[in-house]
Amino acid sequence: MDILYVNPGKLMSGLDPLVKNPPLNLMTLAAMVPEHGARLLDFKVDTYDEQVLRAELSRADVVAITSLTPQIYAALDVARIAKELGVVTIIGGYHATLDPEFVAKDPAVDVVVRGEGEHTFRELIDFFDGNPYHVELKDIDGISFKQEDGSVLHTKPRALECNLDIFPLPRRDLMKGKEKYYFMGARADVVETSRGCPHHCKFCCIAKMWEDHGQGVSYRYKSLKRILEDIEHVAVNNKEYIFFSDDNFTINPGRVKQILEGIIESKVARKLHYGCQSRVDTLYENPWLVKLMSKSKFRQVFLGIESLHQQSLDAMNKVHTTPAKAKKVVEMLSKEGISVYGGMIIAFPGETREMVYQNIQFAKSLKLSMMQFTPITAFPGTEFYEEMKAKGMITSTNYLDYDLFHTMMKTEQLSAEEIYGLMKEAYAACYLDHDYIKQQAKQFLNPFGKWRWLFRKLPYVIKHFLIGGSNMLGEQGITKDIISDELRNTKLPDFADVPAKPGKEVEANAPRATVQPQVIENKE
Ligand code: B12
Ligand code: SF4
Repeated sequence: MDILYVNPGKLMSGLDPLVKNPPLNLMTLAAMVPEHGARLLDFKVDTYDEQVLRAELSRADVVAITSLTPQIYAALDVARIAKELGVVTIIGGYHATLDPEFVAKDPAVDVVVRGEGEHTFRELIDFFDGNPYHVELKDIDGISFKQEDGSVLHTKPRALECNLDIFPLPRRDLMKGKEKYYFMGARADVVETSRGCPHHCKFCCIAKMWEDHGQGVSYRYKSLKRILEDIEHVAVNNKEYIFFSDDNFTINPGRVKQILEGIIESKVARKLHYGCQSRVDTLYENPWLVKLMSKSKFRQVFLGIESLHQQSLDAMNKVHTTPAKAKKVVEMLSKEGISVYGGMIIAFPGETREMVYQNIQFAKSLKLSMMQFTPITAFPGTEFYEEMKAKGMITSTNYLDYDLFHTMMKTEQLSAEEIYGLMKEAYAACYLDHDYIKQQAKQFLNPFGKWRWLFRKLPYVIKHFLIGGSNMLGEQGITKDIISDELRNTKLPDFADVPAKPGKEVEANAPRATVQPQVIENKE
């Protein structure tokens, strides 16, 4: 059979000027059915052209579409064209998992895949390819589809695979001819070392995505051997930078230590640079980890700093994070030459306008290399969404507003319009401020500074990040003129640290049972 894999894109994400990563999910799924023809259309890098899409679809038997929540309408558009051409349509990924009824009901969708895709996709492709095992759709776990009477049948949840090593390496050959995957101009790829996260941050949809349905295995990781094999596979494909796609790469510091040492020892892996997502509390409790990350060429870490206000951090379930720890961790990372990409939430419930302004001043004071200001967003399918819905806080059911830039809810303190305005003000105050541009220019132009590994990419960085980024902000109406005097005059309040709570030492590969940050001694 011929399978067309589609990332429907058509979404302007705030990160576009900096990052374009390949769709690891689709490359992973294609590896599960190697005997079938595979082509990839990624509208994040391939210009959307309906004629091209039609031509590609007309050669396909099946189209496999991935979709984040804000991409779902674009995903359904692809399915509609596919159906016109008689192609079987399968949609999986975050939105399909979080809101399967909505997706499966669409007349253009044949099957929705919920949760982990590999085994389900393999079984579905067999089903559509002559059905050699004589199964019925209702016997395939983890799917949702329309029955004859139009109602949607959700089959049993798919059990999570305990041994992620059994999944083949992603089909990176599908990226051929698309040399447009970059991180700040460096040729980039994505590697996954683990799935899931034991934390339950209030606003996050990860727990729902990797629901274990009583298996007790929601957080799983790959072996060191497999991870290094994957990294080497990327390296031979001539890439310069790897982003670890793990929800939270440093959940288990002992395991991360092994990976970092493995990178340092590998002749191939140590030539690349790396980035990941981590947590303030884990790095604060394990400062040695920051040093080892730097030694193994980690050059960017995304940190969810979220808020200056402890009442919000506690309500988010980030009780072990404090603003003082966040400040310390940003300093630790910066000192080691790792740039920090900080995520801040605008208007977590309970925060007033003044508190949001204090958050913005806090983000500015941290001198972060990059900042993402996310208007508080409740993804459908999460408990947070249900809670906000019950309180009448959801203001938009248009999924285009769920892109972490537009607003889909209000709070008791702020309207959706006010939240949107504050988010724009935050970007203006932090990015268009003279100090930020000077600070970045100084870093980029310093041949001994933390961006020196990207020195050769300077023209790209200037064009896409500095100029492209400013233009993108301008197009959204984010200019210096929108910074209010109230924000300018807001003083950063004092914030005191609470004593760190040391966790107990753990085995390198022990799965985490509690949500307290793990602490281990550096044995070096
Ligand atoms: C890397 C990453 C990015 C990269 C690029 C991703 C890409 N190539 O599209 C960057 C940094 C650019 C990015 C940007 C954004 N991201 Co992002 N990103 C991630 C991250 C960290 C990893 C994604 C990944 O590769 N996972 C590994 C793969 C293997 O897992 P998977 O995608 O879930 O796929 C599995 C299943 O879902 C399923 N599956 C998926 N698709 C399909 C399709 C079919 C047919 C089938 C059968 C199965 C199936 O099978 C796969 C294997 O089991 C995730 C969090 C996470 N850890 O997943 C957030 C995440 C997906 N991102 C998110 C968001 C919101 C965004 C942005 C909109 C944010 C923004 N405004 O900037 C943008 C939009 C990007 C875009 N596509 O246009 C949210 C999505 C929430 C939601 N409900 O949709 C997540 C979950 C983060 C979060 N915790 O909120 N992102
Ligand atoms: S630590 Fe990150 S991935 Fe884990 S629940 Fe919190 S936000 Fe989600």
